[in-house]
Amino acid sequence: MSTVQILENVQNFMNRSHGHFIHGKTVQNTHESRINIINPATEQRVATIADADQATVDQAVKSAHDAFVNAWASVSPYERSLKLNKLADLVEQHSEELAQLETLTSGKLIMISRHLEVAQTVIFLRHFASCATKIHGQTIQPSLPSMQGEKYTAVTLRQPVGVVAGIIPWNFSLMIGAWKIGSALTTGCTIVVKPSEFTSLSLLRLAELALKAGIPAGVINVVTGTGKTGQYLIDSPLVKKISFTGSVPTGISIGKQAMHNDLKRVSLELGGKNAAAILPDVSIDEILPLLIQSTFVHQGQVCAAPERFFVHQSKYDEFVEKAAQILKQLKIGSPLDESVVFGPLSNQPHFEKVKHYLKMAQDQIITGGHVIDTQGYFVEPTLVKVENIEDPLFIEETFGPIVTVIPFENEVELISMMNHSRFGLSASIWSNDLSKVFRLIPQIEAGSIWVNMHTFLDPAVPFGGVKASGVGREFSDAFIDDYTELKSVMIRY
Ligand code: TXE
Repeated sequence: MSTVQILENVQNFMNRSHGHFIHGKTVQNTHESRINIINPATEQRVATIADADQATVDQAVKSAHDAFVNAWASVSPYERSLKLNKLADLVEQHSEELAQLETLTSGKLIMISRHLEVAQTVIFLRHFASCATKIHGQTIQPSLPSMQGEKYTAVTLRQPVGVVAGIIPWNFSLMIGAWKIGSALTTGCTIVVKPSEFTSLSLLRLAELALKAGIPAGVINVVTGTGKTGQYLIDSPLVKKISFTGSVPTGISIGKQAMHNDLKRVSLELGGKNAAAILPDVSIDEILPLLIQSTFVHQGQVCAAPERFFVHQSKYDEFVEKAAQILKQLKIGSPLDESVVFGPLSNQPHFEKVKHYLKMAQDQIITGGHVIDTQGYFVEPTLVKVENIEDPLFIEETFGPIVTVIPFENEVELISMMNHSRFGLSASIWSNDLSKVFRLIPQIEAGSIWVNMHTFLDPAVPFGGVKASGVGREFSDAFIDDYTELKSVMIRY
């Protein structure tokens, strides 16, 4: 066992009396109530944060608006790119500190905090930096009739929408925060970020680093608080766009609220009940290690991770037996122990939700199914047999380490079961039969499809859901539409 020593600056940061980060400064509004930040591995309080009220949100939005008009608008695309790259450098330099903050507040394994959360934050920030100089409109030849020899031409401009509200969940606060921050800043927008009330510390620290990177005060603001704080942001007339990642019910409620606010722009990246289809040609021994890793990363608390395994009936018994063997051997323990591969769930309400599903699954459990009798929000990685596709365990997103498995006979049945879901975020096909794979891909209702892999996000590849899994796409250059207004100009000459 090698347990990570908490850095002194991490300890000092946690001990601070945290406020909000507004216009380049920590703002404390002493009348606001405090929210406890709990380490999910120990159930101990590690810090407190402020619960922003309406006045604080207004202050943060005004700061972002002033910075949009007065500071960020005059920064050239090339300079925006440099500053985002500088922020990426600083995140890299402070990677251990940020990784520890994430682990202490979200329960993420330290190795995942380091090599996924923080490392990907750097990669995504650099991707967004590279987009700043590539945002452009078009030149169009209109078809208007020319009566007296006049000519016409048209151009389109892309202009930043203005102040963006980024509302962030607790599973990958820093990385998802960087998606929203990077998208906003590269397109010339400014942002107010509201991290999850469970995991606000890493983004408060990132905002400080942004100032050091030369990003002007007010361009990035962070307000902490609960859903109420998010609602104040959505209602603010100066906020022109909301970018939300989180649960489906909250996403739907945010979408409605945004529409009631003069059709405010909104992009929603929500949940999933993602399918992994294991076709008859694969070797179970070959695919299982990667499939299990992709499924149970961060204890299954990943929106794109699979929760439904479909296994061809010829491989079903072998799959179930070997998957159970691997799951039984996963070392469960403290996320600060570098040898552990399975940590706690991230927070108490989510622990309660997962316990509810474990109870529901008791008669169908193949392996796992228990809450671990110790301090912290620990449960076993669990594989559940499902016989009926109307089973709530097959239908509802658990967002935890509970995966259902069901056999299929042929591809028609497979597609019909895979698409039997209100969600459509991601799916994977495990096969080397390319002809079959390419015939299945168009039939699957999901925004992302992986072949012989699952849960891999890349900044160059668009990401987002269909059906109740969301609206809009992040990354690549697909996000640019959502953060800019397309203005058309027609010229007669
Ligand atoms: O998410 P919420 P919660 C799923 C997972 C989990 C469930 C609930 O199943 O058990 O969601 O988690 C803010 N207006 N996911 O409650 O409510 C909130 O403060 C504006 C999937 O944490 O979606 C937080 O900052 N904002 C998900 C953020 O929204 C509101 C990742 C997410 O909160 C708000 C995490 C409101 N009315 C959990 N209500 C994924 N898709 O990756 C809440 N918030």
